[in-house]
Amino acid sequence: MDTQAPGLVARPGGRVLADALVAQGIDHVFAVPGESYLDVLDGLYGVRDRLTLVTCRFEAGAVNMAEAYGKLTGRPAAAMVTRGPGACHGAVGVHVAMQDSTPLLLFVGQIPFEETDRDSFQEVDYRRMFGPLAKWVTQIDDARRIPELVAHAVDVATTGRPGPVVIALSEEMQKHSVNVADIGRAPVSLGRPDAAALERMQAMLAASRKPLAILGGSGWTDAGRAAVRGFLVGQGLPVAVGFRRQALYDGTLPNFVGDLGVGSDPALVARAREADLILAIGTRLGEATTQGYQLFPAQGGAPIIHVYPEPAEIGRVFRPALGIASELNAFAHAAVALTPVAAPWADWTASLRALREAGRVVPEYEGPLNLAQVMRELEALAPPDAIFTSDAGNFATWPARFINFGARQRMIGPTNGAMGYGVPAGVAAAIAFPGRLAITFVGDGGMLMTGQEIATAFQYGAAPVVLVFNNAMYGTIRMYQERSYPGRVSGTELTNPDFAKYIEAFGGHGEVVSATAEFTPAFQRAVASGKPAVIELRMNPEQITSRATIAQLRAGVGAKS
Ligand SMILES: Cc1ncc(C[n+]2csc(CCOP(=O)(O)OP(=O)(O)O)c2C)c(N)n1
Ligand SMILES: [Mg+2]
Repeated sequence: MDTQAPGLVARPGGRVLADALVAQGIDHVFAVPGESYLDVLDGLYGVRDRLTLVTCRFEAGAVNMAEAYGKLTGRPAAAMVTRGPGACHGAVGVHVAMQDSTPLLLFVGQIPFEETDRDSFQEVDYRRMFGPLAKWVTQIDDARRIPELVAHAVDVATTGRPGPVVIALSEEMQKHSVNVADIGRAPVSLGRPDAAALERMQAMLAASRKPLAILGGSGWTDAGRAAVRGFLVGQGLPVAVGFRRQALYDGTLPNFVGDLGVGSDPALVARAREADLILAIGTRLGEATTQGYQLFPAQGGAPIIHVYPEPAEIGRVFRPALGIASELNAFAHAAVALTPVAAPWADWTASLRALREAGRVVPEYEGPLNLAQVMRELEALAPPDAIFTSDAGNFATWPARFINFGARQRMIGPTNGAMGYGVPAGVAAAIAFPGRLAITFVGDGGMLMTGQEIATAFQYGAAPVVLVFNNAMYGTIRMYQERSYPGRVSGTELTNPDFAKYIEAFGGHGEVVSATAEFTPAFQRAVASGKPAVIELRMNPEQITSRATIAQLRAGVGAKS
């Protein structure tokens, strides 16, 4: 294909790439620099009035920030890393984006093309390295093809089941001066639900007595979330959210019934098994949400209606009675316009909600710090448009169980269980939405994986508040250990720094909370400081989850939480 466009001003590849990003509407690049993409960095300098370059401390942080940006906005951000070591460090963010179905572009500086296959300095074949991790991998060796390949990368990343695209950039290609036109976004209409399928959905709902909606997935817009809420409220359907998709649905509504995932309320799981119709909207019905694929029987269970943007994902594990391939927001807008069917399940919905609320009653716990009470106080203190981000670990089950997130709040976490996600995500949220408070949940383990990205927050004037749940251990693994090998503690203990002093060394605000009554004033001081803040929650390590102590696990009690 001839992409030569005579009459245009010749530009070096690095600048063509920067302009291609702008033409595609990409406004944030999260990067750790490398000599492998100096010309792209220079190109970004030329568009610095239109595109924010966020310099990060670690590639895992940079790619996770770009992932979180994509999750929060539905639009891809770009991450940029250097070849070899940079790509290896950044790979975790590609895995997050793939499993979480998040649009993401990862650019990797590549070795000079003529050195290929000499095991040259930092040489890696990215098509092979990222093949199983990413939705698509390409390499640009001809600067004239930059606009075409970047445009296609954005299309691949954002359509169907969204995901990450990796683009390697040959070093000398970035210097070549070419005459080529920019390519903008194409106005493509997205897949809408088929009217006959919606009619069938209505008929199945009308025949149901105990339906359950499970909401999940990515790519929801604010308008789409509002529309799906309107549909689900209008139908009075009980609504559970998928693993780590808490704030997709307004938890304050009387038909929100909790989350399905790791550490779910066993009572909700039991009711999900009792349901006579499952309406899965946007969720892949993945391993965590379906309790290790055991939530529904492989055959002969309740009929499933599966709404998903990518036809190939529908019925991948659970064969649905009805599959609706549709872009999710388009489905939501079509569904809310339907006349609600008579819903004889009001009592069923109310009973599920009652379980949710019963689970949120603050239990008595040993020790001075009651984390359930802390979560309820945080629920009351957090601004109505707060953005919560989470790392992976047992601590994440405290907010999931005790906080009902509001309609305008967001809550994002790694559904692939990647530790090291929470702090970068909080930093990205605070950078991308300067007017909103970002609140991060992270364990003591995860905090020292990527906690240093708090430095990036300082650099860009962002001020997330990080809650560190300190139990001096890799608690999740200890929990599994105590279940399978009671009393044989192996490889899961941690010796920690003073987390308040840690943030103070960056110039931020530190608090240590050891007793319940200390939390609210500490949180208020942290927010009032206007600086990045860390609140260390000194937990009773014996309380391994909100539902079980270590002694109970050893005794074989509470093993299912
Ligand atoms: C990158 C990564 N490494 C290791 C694991 C395995 N893993 C899952 S949870 C966990 C412990 C998390 O510890 P912490 O952050 O302190 O949270 P806690 O479980 O104690 O609340 C580990 C090691 C993982 N999920 N991700
Ligand atoms: Mg821990």
